[in-house]
Amino acid sequence: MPIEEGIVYKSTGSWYVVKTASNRFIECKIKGKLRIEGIKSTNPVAAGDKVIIETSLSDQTGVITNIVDRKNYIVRKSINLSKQSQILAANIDQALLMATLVLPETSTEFVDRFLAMAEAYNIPAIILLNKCDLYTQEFSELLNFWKEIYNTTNYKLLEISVGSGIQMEAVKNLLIDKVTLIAGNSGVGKSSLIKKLSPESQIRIGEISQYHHSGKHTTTFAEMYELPFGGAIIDTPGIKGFGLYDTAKTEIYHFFPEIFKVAEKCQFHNCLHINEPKCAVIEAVEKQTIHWSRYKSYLSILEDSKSKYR
Ligand SMILES: Nc1nc2c(ncn2[C@@H]2O[C@H](COP(=O)(O)OP(=O)(O)OP(=O)(O)O)[C@@H](O)[C@H]2O)c(=O)[nH]1
Ligand SMILES: [Mg+2]
Ligand SMILES: [Zn+2]
Repeated sequence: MPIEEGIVYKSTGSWYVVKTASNRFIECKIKGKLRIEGIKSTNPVAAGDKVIIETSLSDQTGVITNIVDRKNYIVRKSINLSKQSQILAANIDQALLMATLVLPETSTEFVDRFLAMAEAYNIPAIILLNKCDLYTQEFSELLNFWKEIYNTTNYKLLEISVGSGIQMEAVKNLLIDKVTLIAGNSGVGKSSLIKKLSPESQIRIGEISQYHHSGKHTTTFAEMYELPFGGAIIDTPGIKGFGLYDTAKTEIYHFFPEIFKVAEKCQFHNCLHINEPKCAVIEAVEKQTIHWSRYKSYLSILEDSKSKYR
């Protein structure tokens, strides 16, 4: 049985597509007892994982026998109510969060939750506001609100339109030679962007249901695509929500960089920035150097963790 190293391009939870060092795509199963220490997840292997496989010469399939240590990974909570999480992707250089103001409307809290999670995993994140071809006059107020919020942070907010080809060069420049994860609600245009950048890829694009104004989960598994100009992008299924699942409530503000920066001036070193006296964060929100909308998202994540730790 030949042994080879490869990268996982697709993981369905029961079978995997691995690209070997010799540039072959091989369908693999996983060895029965493969478990990763410290992570309770429904899928032990994810897109982006570097793995060792044993290939069978007879039927061109393989078995994953080992996972090389991950540089990082990003998870989402499983849909079922168990404590398990699902690893969306591993070994990524950066994350793009795609959002839209309409069809569907992404909430800024969803964006902030994703950004905080990316901070927790130390993964640089960029916001792509897609479908700007649809932002007529009636959306100008909402658009300005978004710009105002993220102007108070160091996150880049790029207004693009995959459909009309607006800012595609800028997106390309962000992606060159990197492994990028793309996430966002169903129907925002994640797969459409990949199809635009890599027209050869066999990727499925969804229809937007006019009734729900949302996508219908066209992409069901994370999958990695190579980019013709260098680098790769991992498409993920539309996601409803994120949280900071294993973060103590005293640490949640660490993942809002502009809050973290100001918090060192709080009177109490264990300040949670809710209603404590001489809280520098609350003062900054009042002075509008921290946007109230970001602060609200922070409080909302804090609220989750309270119910969890009680
Ligand atoms: N008007 C407009 N429509 C777009 C744009 N980009 C994508 N769409 C449309 O949005 C719909 C959903 O696109 P997808 O790429 O399938 O969305 P997705 O984010 O991959 O959705 P899931 O796979 O369900 O998570 C399709 O009908 C696209 O044609 C855009 O810039 N403007
Ligand atoms: Mg998709
Ligand atoms: Zn404080």
